[in-house]
Amino acid sequence: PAEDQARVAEIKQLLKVHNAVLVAHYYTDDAIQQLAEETGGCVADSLEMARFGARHDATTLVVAGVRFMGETAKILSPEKRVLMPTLEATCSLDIGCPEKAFSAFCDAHPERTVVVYANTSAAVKARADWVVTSSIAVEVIEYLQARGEKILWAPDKHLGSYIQKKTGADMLMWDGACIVHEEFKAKGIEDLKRLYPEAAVLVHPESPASVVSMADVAGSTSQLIKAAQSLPNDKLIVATDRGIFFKMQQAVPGKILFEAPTAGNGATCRSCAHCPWMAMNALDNLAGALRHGSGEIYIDESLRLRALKPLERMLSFNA
Ligand code: CIZ
Ligand code: SF4
Repeated sequence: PAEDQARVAEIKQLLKVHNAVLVAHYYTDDAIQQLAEETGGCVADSLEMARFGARHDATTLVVAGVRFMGETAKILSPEKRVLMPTLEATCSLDIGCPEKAFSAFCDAHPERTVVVYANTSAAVKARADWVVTSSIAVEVIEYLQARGEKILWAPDKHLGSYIQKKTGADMLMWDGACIVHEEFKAKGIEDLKRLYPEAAVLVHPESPASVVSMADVAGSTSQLIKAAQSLPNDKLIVATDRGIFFKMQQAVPGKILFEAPTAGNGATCRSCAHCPWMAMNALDNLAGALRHGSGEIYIDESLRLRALKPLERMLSFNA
C-alpha cells in the first residue's frame, strides 16, 4: 500500500540522518526484513544480530525483534544508541525466568556451570557463566561436558532436553518454554507427511521432543535455512515461526514450504506459528523510534559488565 511505501521512504531517510542501521530478526514482518536488507542492515538469528550490531560502525542500532535482542546489542555496544520499535516486545522464556527465582536456583546448585539461552534478561545473563544461542548451544555444552562440568541450564526445557540427548551432558533444567514452538504437534506433521511423503521436516529444537523426533533436520533458524538449501527435497515442512519463510523462500525459490501444524484452529492456539511479541514490530513504531528516539535501551553499567562476560565467552567461542 501507498502508506507503507511512504513509511519505508521515511525510515530510509531517518536511518541516514541518524547514522543508524537496522538489525532485524527472521521472525519479524516481511516488510521489516526487506527494509533491513535494502538499507545495508541485516536479517539474522540472535547470534548474528549481536555480531553484526557490535561490528557495525553506525552510531545508532535499531533492533527489530524482542527485548533481549536489544539488551544484548546494548551490552555489547554501550557506546551506541540502541533503539527498538517497542520495548513491550518480550519473550515467554524471558518472562518465565525471573532473576530472583533464577538466582536462588543457581545458589542451590553452586557446583554447576550456569549456561543460559540468549532469550533471557540482562540480569539473568549476569548470573550465568555462559550465554548461548540455539546455533551454538550444542557445541558449547559438548565442550563443557568434555571438561567434566555439570550444567545448570535455563530457561528452555525443550531446547535443553534436545541438547542433553545430543551430548549426554549432565544438565539440570529450568522449566521454561517458548509459546510459539510449544504449539507444534507431531500428529499434525504426521498427517502432512501422509499427504506429502517426499517432504522433509525442519524443526527448531524449542519444539517439544515429539516434534523434534520427526525432524530430518533440527537446528537454529540459520541452520534450518541452510538445510532448506542443502536437502534434495523440493517440499519442506517447517516447524518454527512463519516469519522465517521470507528468507527461506528467497534461499529456495523453487521449493514449496509448508507451515507445520499447531494446536489446531485459531481459537485454541495461543500463537499459531507466529510470535506475538515479534509481531509488535511494525513500520509505524519503527519510524517512531527513529523520529523521537523512543524505545531506547538503557542498562546499568555494573549489570552490563557482569552480563558482558558470559556473552563474550560465547562470541569468542568459535570465532
Ligand atoms: O525463537 C527465538 O526467539 C529464536 C530462534 C531466537 C534466535 O536465536 O534467533
Ligand atoms: Fe520468545 Fe518464542 Fe517469541 Fe522466540 S518465538 S521471542 S522464543 S516467545
